[in-house]
Amino acid sequence: MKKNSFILLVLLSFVSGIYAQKKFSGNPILPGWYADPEASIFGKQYWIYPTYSDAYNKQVFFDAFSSKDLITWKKHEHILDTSSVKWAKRAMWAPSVVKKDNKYYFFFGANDIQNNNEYGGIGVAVSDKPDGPFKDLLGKPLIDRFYNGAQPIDQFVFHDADGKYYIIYGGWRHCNIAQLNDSFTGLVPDQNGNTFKEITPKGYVEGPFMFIRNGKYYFMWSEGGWTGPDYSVAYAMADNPFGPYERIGKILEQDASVARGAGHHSIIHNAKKDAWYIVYHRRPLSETAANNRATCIERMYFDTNGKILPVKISFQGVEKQKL
Ligand code: FUB
Repeated sequence: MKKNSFILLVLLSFVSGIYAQKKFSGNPILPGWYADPEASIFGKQYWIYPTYSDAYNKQVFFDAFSSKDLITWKKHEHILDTSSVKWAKRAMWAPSVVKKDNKYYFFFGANDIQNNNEYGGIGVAVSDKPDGPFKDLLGKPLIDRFYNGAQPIDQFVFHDADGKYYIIYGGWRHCNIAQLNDSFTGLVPDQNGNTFKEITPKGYVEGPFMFIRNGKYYFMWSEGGWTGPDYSVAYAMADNPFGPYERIGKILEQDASVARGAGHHSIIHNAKKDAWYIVYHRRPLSETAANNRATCIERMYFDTNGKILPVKISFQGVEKQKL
């Protein structure tokens, strides 16, 4: 055996040894093409609710995945599909799931509307369990048209520290925030009678996400084109959910030695260990098809000033971490 082949063999056994012990999750963490992952924590389990990223016309249902340790993921099939949402016929995208009063609310985009003459937008479904089955709550979209230029897709539901819930959403380079009513059946206008406030920062394209850490609001989004290699995630910080948001910088992007098109993410926080994770999708180097996107996970760290440190995308993933 040549010296180089021997070294390669030793290296491969070492790497496969690591994964055999399941010390690390490895990346991607979900089998198959899944994109726009929203990761959540419900009770003692991590959950991921992604877009089923097969061919455009096959994106008509959602699967979910649960894990107790970030290493082993259990698939829950078809937790919602077009058969239980009469108005949805295609492009079911980018779930956002929240638990409220012992019910689970599943917000989703459907139909990929291109103008206000088309029917579709952002819907909401409800279930007693995180793995469904979810049922359409309204029988129609919650947001069914363009406001402030924002395509009604890529919703994220944010639970503020004062108990209010906001929907933050938008494609086509515009992002809106609107307050949800108590039953999630409608939106609450502000004191001036305006329902949708635009909070679009510089560079924003789609895929908004928000969280609070040490009293600061972190607003994150995807920029670049989702079909291309330069898809990425950037962020801003503010003292309240409405901003103004000034772009601080990019924290997730492609790595020519790992994968391209890393973006549309979500964040989870294991509060007991104070461990932060970014869950995102990327396109393997072997793939060029737009929808061949795989869900991955990395640790996310902050500097002493609370700024997010750039994330290095990996094949290793994250270490086992129970809740
Ligand atoms: O998965 C469909 C679309 O691709 C999402 O809505 C966008 O954010 C992009 O990831």
